[in-house]
Amino acid sequence: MSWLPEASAHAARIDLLLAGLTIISLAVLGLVFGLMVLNVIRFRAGRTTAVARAAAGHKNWWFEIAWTAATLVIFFGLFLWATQLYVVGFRPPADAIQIYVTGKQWMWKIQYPGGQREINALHVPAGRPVRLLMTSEDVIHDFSVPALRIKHDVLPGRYQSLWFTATRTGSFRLYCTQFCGVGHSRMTGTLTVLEAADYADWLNNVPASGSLAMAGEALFIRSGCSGCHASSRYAPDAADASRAPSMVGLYGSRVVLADGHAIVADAAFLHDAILDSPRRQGASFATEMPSFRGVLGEEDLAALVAYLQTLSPALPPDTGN
Ligand code: HEC
Ligand SMILES: [Cu+2]
Repeated sequence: MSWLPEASAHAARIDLLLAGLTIISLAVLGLVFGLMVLNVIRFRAGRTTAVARAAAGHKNWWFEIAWTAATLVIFFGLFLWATQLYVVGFRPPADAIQIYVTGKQWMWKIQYPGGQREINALHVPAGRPVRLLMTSEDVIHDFSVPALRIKHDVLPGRYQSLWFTATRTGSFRLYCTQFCGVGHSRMTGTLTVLEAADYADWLNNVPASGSLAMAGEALFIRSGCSGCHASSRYAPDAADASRAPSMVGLYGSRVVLADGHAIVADAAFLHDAILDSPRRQGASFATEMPSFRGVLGEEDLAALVAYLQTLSPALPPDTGN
């Protein structure tokens, strides 16, 4: 099934699922229409099939139960098959490279962990899992790479994630697949899959003034975060814990919110908490966190999140949503 290139193992699995759905649907269609046509011919007007008509009156309950159960089993099997693909599609492996994608009318802005940036172009190495942390600066967009069979809505003000492992080098189109205004049709770009060594070369040749986490660290100080929050280097003083929660080890830890909900502080949590910090259960801090909504842009937030993640170095990038 390759009217579209398959550039990842996931693409092959999605195509197999589609083939399975098509074959089973065609089989059901064939069976239903076949029986219909057969009976139309057998019992057509003017035919003297009195014997057949009499025999048709018997109902066999075992037969009824068996075909109903078989249909249920087959379609439930399809459901489990598709669910498993879906679940795997949203659980990135621990060693995935984390790349930030920000949609904006009408372009895709890409930020790499090393601090490199691009617009409407995404470079990844073949054979390595890549995780995209995606958000929008304005309206709802949808990030889609048909060759990878991945696509996900990108919402303003929150993180969505996708992951993939490209298996084929080459250039593939990426699109916005959510109508997002007059420039929507121009909101396309190119995914370039390179061999690992070529990827390393490429990264070295794109100018970057320090890593994304380093930019985040600078912002952490510049935006005044370090005035309240302890982060290993800038506020080692333990007394600071009374001003605001420490950022050291926050990423990946369990946070109990005021409404009793316990959640794991993943990248999406950090992102949202910077915009509007949620109140923790039993929290009593000497300061009140101001909202950074409208103050920090998505690219700044990506840098801050990347920095906060480095404060839990033992942890793999988060488990996604
Ligand atoms: C005026 C002090 C102050 C400033 C400035 C401040 N924060 Fe906060 N922040 C807080 C307080 C207090 C909380 C805890 C809120 C609660 O639980 O009620 C908090 C909560 C958080 C949380 C949620 C995590 C948790 O443990 O509950 C994150 C993440 C965070 N801040 C990041 C930042 C970042 C990044 C900046 C800078 C852009 C920043 N903060 C600036 C005081 C501050
Ligand atoms: Cu769009």
